[in-house]
Amino acid sequence: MHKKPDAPARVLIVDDDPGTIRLLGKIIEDFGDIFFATSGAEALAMVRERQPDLMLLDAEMPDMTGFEVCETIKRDPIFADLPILFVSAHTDMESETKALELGAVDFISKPPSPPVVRARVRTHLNLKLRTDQLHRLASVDGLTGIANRRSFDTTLEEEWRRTCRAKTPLCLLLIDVDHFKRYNDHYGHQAGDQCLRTIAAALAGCLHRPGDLLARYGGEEFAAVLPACSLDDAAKLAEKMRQAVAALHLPHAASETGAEVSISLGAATLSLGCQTKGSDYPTWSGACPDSQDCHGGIAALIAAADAGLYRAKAAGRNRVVL
Ligand code: GH3
Ligand code: MG
Ligand code: MG
Ligand code: MG
Ligand code: MG
Repeated sequence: MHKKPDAPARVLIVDDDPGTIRLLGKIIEDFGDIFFATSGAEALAMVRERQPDLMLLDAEMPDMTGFEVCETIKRDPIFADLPILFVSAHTDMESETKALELGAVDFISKPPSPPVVRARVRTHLNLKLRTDQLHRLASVDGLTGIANRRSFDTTLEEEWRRTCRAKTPLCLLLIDVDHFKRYNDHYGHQAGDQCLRTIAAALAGCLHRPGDLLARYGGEEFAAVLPACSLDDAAKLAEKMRQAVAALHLPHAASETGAEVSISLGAATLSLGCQTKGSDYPTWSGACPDSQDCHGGIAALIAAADAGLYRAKAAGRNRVVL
């Protein structure tokens, strides 16, 4: 989980002793947004709710030990990257080793020395900031600011597996800007880039469910991954996107389709029983691909959406085809 680049750092202090919490809170008060939990259960809830950048964790607490809290977080794929710094009354090598082996980044014995706590907290927050930056660079498209192709591939594969387990429908939209080569030729590449940014923002504005992903699929093509969505609803969303781009009224004097920028969209679904549906494309009905045919299944879903897109182009562009 990653927050906005310039937001203040968030630090969670966990200790069953209010005096220690007050002391640690005072030592690092100027590092950002500091919040507290006094039990393991409360700490885990807070990690989910507030997604801290760093956790200062006591080892001995009545409900759950810090070691158990650490182990639970490191097992959760969503929160495993959270850096955990133990601040513990234990001074023995075994406890320190145990904490580090469970995945903690650091271990400080009580009573904590304020300058040491500050220095280590600063180091771990800086590292977290850099890691978040790298994650962003690896997953966000530099031109448009939406998810890149790598995120699309990863998300589609995750959602495909989830769909096969849960048997809920998964939809895919492929979106292509009409006559964009002519746009570049007429207005220049820089204007073309700006046009792609504007279109990406308009498309993103159409998505509201947290699980939906809009990505730049390549060049002037975008894709939307829509988990637990019926083909009907996907078609409605596709039409909403088409209209949102039309409503931008971006001039395109060289287009054959009209005098303004437009998009064509293809939609397809993987529905119950792992079958893809999309017009014209033969229904894919392989065995439910828990893992074996995952890639074949994903390829079939993309091909089905692509077939719709191809027909939308052939039928005159600026339209949605299932
Ligand atoms: P169609 O309606 O059939 O999709 O025609 P088209 O011209 O949009 O399709 P084609 O695939 O022939 O051309 C796509 C164009 O998109 C060519 C390429 O220069 C342009 N393009 C791809 N990526 C970028 C980009 O990042 N910036 C700009 N400015 N143009 C891009
Ligand atoms: Mg304690
Ligand atoms: Mg294209
Ligand atoms: Mg093309
Ligand atoms: Mg195009």
